[in-house]
Amino acid sequence: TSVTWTLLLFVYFNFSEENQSFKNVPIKGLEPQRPFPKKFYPRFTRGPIHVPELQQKENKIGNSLGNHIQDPVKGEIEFSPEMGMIFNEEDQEVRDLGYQKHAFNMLISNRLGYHREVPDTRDAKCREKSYPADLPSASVVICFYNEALSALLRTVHSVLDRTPPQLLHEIILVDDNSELADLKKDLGDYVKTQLPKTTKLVRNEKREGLIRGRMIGASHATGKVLVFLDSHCEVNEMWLQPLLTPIREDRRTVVCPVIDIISADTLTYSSSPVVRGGFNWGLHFKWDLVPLSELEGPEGATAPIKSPTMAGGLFAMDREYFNELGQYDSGMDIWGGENLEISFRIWMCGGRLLIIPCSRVGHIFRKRRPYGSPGGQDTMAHNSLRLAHVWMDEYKEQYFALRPELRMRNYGNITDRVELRKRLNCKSFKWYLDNIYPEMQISGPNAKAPQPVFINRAQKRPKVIQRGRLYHLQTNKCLVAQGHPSQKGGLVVVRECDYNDQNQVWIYNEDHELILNNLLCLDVSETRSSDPPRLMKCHGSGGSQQWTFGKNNRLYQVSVGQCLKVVDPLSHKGYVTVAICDGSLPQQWHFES
Ligand code: LR7
Ligand code: MN
Repeated sequence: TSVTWTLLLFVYFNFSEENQSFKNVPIKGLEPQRPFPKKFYPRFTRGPIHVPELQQKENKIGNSLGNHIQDPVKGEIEFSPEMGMIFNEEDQEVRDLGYQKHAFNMLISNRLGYHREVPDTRDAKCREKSYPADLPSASVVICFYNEALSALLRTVHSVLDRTPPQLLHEIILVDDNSELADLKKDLGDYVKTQLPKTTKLVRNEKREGLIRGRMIGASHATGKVLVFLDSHCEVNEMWLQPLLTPIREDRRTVVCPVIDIISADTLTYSSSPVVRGGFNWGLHFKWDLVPLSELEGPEGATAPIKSPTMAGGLFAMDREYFNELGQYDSGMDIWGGENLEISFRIWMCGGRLLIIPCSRVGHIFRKRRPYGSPGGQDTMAHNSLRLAHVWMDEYKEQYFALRPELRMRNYGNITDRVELRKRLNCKSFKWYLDNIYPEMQISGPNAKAPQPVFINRAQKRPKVIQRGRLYHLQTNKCLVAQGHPSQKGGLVVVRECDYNDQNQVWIYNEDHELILNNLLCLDVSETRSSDPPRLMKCHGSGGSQQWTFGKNNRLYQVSVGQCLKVVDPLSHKGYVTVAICDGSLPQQWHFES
């Protein structure tokens, strides 16, 4: 659906740079043991581990959810869009704090706990594939900064739960000097007492950023293959074998899974289309459709796809090859640019980069990055400058044409990286463009514009479930726009029903959107859940525009976890708002066809 496309877009922020050398302190674990047999899914951590506040909160929340979560011993969770329902101020606090600190719904993340099933999003043909028995074993490196504990531990447990033990050499967690108390204390305890001893925790003494952070993680690794993951992922069924297989065949192959989407608002796991990585001259990563020529082959939809670039966070690579190829540019700070740098380097220096459709890993896509950099500078620009100067030859002019202010900007010392490029005997950037990314448009005297053939993916429109009026039982009024229904940002109110007025007709569709007069969607502010709902352009990514009809005639807003309510049923103003669902009369609605 259109969800996918909206969510796959990055929001790029201004970041800062920090350039110091780095040190890190490995934490030796006590004698850890696997707490529960595989497939035994506790909802929340139990046992001796001391996870005071947060865990207590989680348990309380869990209990208050009643029938939404099943037997805590079996621990299976019946996932529903109403998972984020707010019952009290504490819930509200967890939700709001979560959005502030992590830019996703931490209330739902906590309620899900550390294990959950995810839908198998692979093409059916993937299930028939078999993989060699003698695959190399992997070191999974997860670097994190101020991650929500439940999201991080779900990442870890998804790996433990869905990776054959003989293929999982170890998991290396790199704490990039997080400031959050639970990560400092509770995580350490948890790793020591609840995880197998092959899960290690390394702590950076100061913030390094994800690039040096991953290098530190890799330097501790001893498995044959490195697998990098972001700290808010969930790996899917049979995710690792399809990644290891092409590396076993050719150690200079670097592979990425298809990155499925975990909604930041609902934590719903959904399938991504198979696309490949590209970039624009602003040096931002982007997704491209796969040229038809790449898809023709006997293996069809399950065949690996050559990708000009990777998104950055999720990939597997032979460990020795990672070192030979120059790891990362340690002069890059915090966030950004390293994904294109390593992509160019792989292709230009004799390797290749593939996306493996049969390997799927979910990632929480956020609408904003919830952290900055220590100095407050734009690390994306700093890092991009470094990669442009080292790898892009005369084509760096394309970048400067868009960012003239960066032409004179200091980007530090790149001698080592230039030498690396020479030593590895890498090809030119022109070669890369001509052979690996011919679709890239180049402006200027040597402009050329090849026309690739893409598969035609018609955008699916969500199916209409019902069309009619939104009738408020207590006041006998209908929900309408306060002004004109085409006015973006307009409020909604209850008014006398007029059964001939198109402006009172709502559509409710399979994406749970409420669309007035086929124009705008009923929407709420995610960060300020006390704001009244408004009519906004439909964005198709659920969350703030997702509504469900539930018991007691309630109309539930998925991302704020509350119900639509008429503020003062006696007032002629008819204002509506969202509030904790309590089943009371002001919260009762009928959708009438
Ligand atoms: O200072 C930091 N220290 C860290 O350890 C900043 C971040 N991090 C950690 C962070 O906790 C997370 O686990 O690094 C990881 C990546 O950071 P995110 O999740 O904020 O990044 P992102 O998902 O927004 O950005 C994408 O691009 C980045 C460019 O530097 C990285 O390559 C990310 O790994 C990458 N994520 C993905 O590729 C997932 C799919 C996204 C898409 C498309
Ligand atoms: Mn991420």
